[in-house]
Amino acid sequence: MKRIVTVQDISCFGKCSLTVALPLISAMGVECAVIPTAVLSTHTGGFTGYTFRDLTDDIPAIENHWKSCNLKFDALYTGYLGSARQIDLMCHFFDTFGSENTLRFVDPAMADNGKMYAGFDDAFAAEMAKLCRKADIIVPNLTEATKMLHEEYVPTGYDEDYIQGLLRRLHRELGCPMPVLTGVIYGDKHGAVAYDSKKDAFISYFAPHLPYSLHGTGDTFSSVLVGALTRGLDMANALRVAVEFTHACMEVTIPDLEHHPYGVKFEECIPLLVSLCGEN
Ligand code: PXL
Repeated sequence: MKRIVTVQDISCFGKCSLTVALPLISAMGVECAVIPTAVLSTHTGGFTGYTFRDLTDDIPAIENHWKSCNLKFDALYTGYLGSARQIDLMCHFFDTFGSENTLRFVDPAMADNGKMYAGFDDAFAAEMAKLCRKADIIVPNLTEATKMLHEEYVPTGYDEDYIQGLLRRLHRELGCPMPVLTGVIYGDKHGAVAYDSKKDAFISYFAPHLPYSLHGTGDTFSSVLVGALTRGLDMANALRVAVEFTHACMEVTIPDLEHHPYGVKFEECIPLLVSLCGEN
């Protein structure tokens, strides 16, 4: 069995980060170890007054213990990190547990719709760019990509040339060999585009665009993408599984408007995820 370690917060209510990654990666038949970076009572989008307990000081101790146990991972997957120091610690963690057979996968979860999440600033985006430099694959949305490149966010009306240019700049400026842009919308299509810098080729997959912004879809997409890649799918097939699954989760959640801030109802789509994995 393949094994991923994912490092991100646990929001006790409102499905995102670890409460999405752990069940989805497990459902894909991949073992999932976790390092929680913080415990929050809820996620920070759509709620006020949430608690936040920082777990930064536990990270080096967990790393040292795991090193002494000689643990090995097929993929290292970071998501929402709570502070610049945690980014530094992840750079170290990548050095400790990375090897040529390890997939280093960074979701620079920190912003959406042109804005940083609560508690993050542009200095944090600059730090995140340093972790992206050490990754094999990064999966920013358009807001995160433009923040890390110090560019203006373009919400709509862009074309394929713009997206391909952005991907080339992510590769050139951040040094990541395979950047993947998420939340790309071309007309009535919504999906993701990857740039394979070694082959100078673009790989993409789209589903019909649903005009809603639901919480936790980025984490759903990333968790399934890293799970599929760790299972050995190539990028074209991994994008297909991740986009199809995220789209299905949105479709089942959209009719329940009150549920929108609580994350997507991925539980209802787990049979689909298992069958998408079984085909490959
Ligand atoms: O889905 C990204 C995410 C993860 N963790 C926390 C968040 C968010 C987005 O708002 O608030 C705590």
